Amino acid sequence: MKNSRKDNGKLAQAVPVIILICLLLIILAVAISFIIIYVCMENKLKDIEIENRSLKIRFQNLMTNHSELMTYNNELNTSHSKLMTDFNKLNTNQTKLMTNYNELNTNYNELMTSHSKLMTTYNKLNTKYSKLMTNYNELNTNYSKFMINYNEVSTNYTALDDKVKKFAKDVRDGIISLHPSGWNCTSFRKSVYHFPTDSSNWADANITCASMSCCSLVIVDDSAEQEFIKNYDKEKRWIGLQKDGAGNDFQWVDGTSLATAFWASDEPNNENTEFCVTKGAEFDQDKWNNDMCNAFHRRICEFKPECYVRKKLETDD
Ligand SMILES: [Ca+2]
Ligand SMILES: [Ca+2]
Repeated sequence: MKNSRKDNGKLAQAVPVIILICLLLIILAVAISFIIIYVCMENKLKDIEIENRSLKIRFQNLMTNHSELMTYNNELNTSHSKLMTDFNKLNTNQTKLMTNYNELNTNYNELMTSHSKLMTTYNKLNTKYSKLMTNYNELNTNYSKFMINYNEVSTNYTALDDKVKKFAKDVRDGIISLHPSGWNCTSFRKSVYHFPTDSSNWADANITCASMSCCSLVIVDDSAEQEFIKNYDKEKRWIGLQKDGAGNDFQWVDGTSLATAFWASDEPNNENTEFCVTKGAEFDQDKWNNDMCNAFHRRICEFKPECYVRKKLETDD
């Protein structure tokens, strides 16, 4: 019993110590826990601080990006406005173009209609052209044949013409005689002239000269022929010029009008009585005078050998 009491006293003395030790242990555990928590918290704070700095940097970067994006957005807005302006212009132009297109389309359709009509006309004309070409080719063939014949005839005609001219020259030169015997002949240019010595009125003189083909009272064509007949002699001789009593102008016997005249001074006179003409006037033997047709004068006949030969050839044919 005494030992048990001793043990209980010892135990009673040991309990506070144990409690104290326990408290110390608890305090120690709490302190360690606090230290651990503090260390953890400190690390966490460091991480948070690092993360905070990183976030600040990212925030600054984002702000920079935001500014750039705002700038870019403004630029895009400006571009958008310009594009809208351009779009509106394009839209206006498109409307005009559509109007023009519609007009052009209408014109095109009208042109196509015209084209169809023209093609129809063209085809008809082409058909006619083909027929015409056929006719033309036939005509061309005929023309070629004609030209061959023409050339042959032309060659023959030239040869014959040369013969006629040679013959006429022989007549003029007196080598060949075609006119009645007793004609007092001389030639000038392409004519042969007869200056007889007998006299008659103008009508008989005209008939006598014209009794031979291609012969008549002289027709004075120009001043050279006038020079020739006035130089032959100074006789008054009937020439182939007269007028009727109806007031018409003087005419040559072949029906041609008087173009060049060689009247003496004051001639023609007595217009109501003197209708026939002589070379050789009363006061000017080298010029013309109108006289009464029933007066008696010698005459000049003009004979054209070429005309005679050609007529003879035509008659023989
Ligand atoms: Ca003549
Ligand atoms: Ca007269």
